[in-house]
Amino acid sequence: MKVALLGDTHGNEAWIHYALEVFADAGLDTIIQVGDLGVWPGTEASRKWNRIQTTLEEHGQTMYVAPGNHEDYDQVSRLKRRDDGWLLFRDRILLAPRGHRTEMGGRTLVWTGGAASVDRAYRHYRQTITGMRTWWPQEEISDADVQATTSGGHADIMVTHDAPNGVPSIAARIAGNPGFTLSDLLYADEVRARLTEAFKAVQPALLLHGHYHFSVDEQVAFDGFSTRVFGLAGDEDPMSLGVLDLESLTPTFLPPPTAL
Ligand SMILES: [Mn+2]
Repeated sequence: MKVALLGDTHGNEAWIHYALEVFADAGLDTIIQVGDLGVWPGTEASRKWNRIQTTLEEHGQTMYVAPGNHEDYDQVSRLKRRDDGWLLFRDRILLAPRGHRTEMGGRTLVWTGGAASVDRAYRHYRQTITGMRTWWPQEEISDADVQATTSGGHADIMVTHDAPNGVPSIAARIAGNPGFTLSDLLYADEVRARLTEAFKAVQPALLLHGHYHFSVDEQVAFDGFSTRVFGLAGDEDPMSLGVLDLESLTPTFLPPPTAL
């Protein structure tokens, strides 16, 4: 079984419709999305997601999401929880609560969304000017989320928004982060440490994540296990689209279209 992989979409409707089209052309009807989907307050956002739901319906596709940090978590907390544990955002857009366990193509998966916004202070400042909220404290991965994730033990695949510590390309990127407040950087460190704790307990063979907006594909050795870390870029970047062969557990980026 092959499934589609989709990086941060940030509610970018044109991009999402494009991605769904690409996946449909590739015969992919199951989509794993790694967060910053773009759950947003207001009727405009709601109508947008209704249109995306219609497109998913037309293609016979379903999108499974590990929510990110830029989501309206008040709205997420009000979603109906299906019997199988998925949170029903739209009929064909399902959000995973943290620590959610599923199976796909004979593989076990655990889903742990959430991440810290390193620009939290800026978002507070913007809110005082625009009156528009863009930050929700529930983005933070809590100790209870770690517990929910680790209680089920090992999984073949872990789907997250943030990535654990110890991935060289991501560590280099974080070290180069300019312009954020010390308190927000420390907050992000804390949240990432909690995710790392959960990750080390799960010891997945494959980790799928977003959040950093650049592509990552590294086989990383941790203490006693090794994981292929596969990070998807953000909307409008071709490295934001991928496909995962569940049988061989091999993720690949979908090649960008070549000029005629
Ligand atoms: Mn993002």
